[in-house]
Amino acid sequence: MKLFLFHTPEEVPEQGAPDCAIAIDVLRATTTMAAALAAGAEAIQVFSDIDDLLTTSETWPTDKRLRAGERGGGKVEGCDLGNSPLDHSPERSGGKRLFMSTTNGTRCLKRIEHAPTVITAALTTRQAVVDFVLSQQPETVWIVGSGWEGTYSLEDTVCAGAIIHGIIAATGQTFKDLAGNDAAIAAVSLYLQWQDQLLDLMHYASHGQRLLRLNNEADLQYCAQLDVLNIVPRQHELGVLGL
Ligand code: 3SL
Repeated sequence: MKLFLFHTPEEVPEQGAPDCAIAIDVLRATTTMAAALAAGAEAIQVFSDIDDLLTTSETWPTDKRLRAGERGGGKVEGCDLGNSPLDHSPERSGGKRLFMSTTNGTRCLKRIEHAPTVITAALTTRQAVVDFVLSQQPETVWIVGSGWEGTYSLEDTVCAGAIIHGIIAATGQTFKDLAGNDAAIAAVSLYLQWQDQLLDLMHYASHGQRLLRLNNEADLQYCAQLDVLNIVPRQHELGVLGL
């Protein structure tokens, strides 16, 4: 198995495809996806474009859908929800399809949607993702951070490092066996440095600071938790994720 890390969707090679692609947007899209599915959402359908989301979701029964739209950290007008994992509970999300568009996370998923296996990862689901990858034994894995509008994000990289570290710990293999590129090795160093201070790291991260300015401290606390959900959101049809 070879693990490659790309910090942003823009870094993903134009040519070729991995056996398994993993999208990460710790703050907050992939954390929210996991929270929604853990709360019993039927599925999550992702869109790059808000107008497409609004049009497609119109075809769905009103009581069976939730429309989640985020731009610049805030809720998009016309949507039911923004992009907070704390929005999801069995009462609100159970049995519903989440139609979702966010600034970077859903765009990241769109970039890798043609890989044979596409999953999402967050710190909250890290161990479940490690177990999934080990059970599937893909030859090549692309781990893709969502970043922020084309730039590197600390929180996505530390999550990638946590996943790679988990695979190394479980298999006893070395970087020589597993690392597909230098970024994969650097991410593990970042994780080892910050593993006991993940919430502090969220506070230093530029997007963490953006969310704090929007009064989302509770979201940072939620997103910084490691291994609290034993689920792996997985794409079952193009642009639609479930368990
Ligand atoms: O960029 C994204 O996809 C979002 O996760 C950003 S936010 O955390 O909702 O602001």
